[in-house]
Amino acid sequence: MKFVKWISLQPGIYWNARSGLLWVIGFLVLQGSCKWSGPPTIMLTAEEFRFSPTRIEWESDQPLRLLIRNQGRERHVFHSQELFGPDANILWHQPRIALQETNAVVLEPGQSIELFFTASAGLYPFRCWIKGHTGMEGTILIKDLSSS
Ligand SMILES: [Cu+2]
Repeated sequence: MKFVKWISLQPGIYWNARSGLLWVIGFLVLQGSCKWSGPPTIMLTAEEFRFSPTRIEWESDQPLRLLIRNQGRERHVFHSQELFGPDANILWHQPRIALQETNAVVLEPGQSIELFFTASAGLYPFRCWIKGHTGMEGTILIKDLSSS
């Protein structure tokens, strides 16, 4: 159940004002409705030799759960200097050991990882850096709707 998962992840949370507020909201919503299922989820799959979708659009400062799954037969890497950099706020990722490399997640066949984050407006390109996997890339476009 979601509730159990969130509780068990508590020690790994990067506490700040925003994530603290999200937790409070999360618990309030959870108390009000057992149907609460967390932030919207976008699925991203990796296979030979592409990511799908290659373009993801989302709103700035809105929590998003990105579920990345390797559905291929080879190892793939999800690398994004921008997404794992300071402009994006990765609140948690699971499994917690998944960030084996700087700004990257290595995904064995069948493996998946969840990233829960908010990001400021901008482009967050991602790619697989394994040799021969040229073209395995995509972009997350975070739009600032409040300024339009
Ligand atoms: Cu790859």
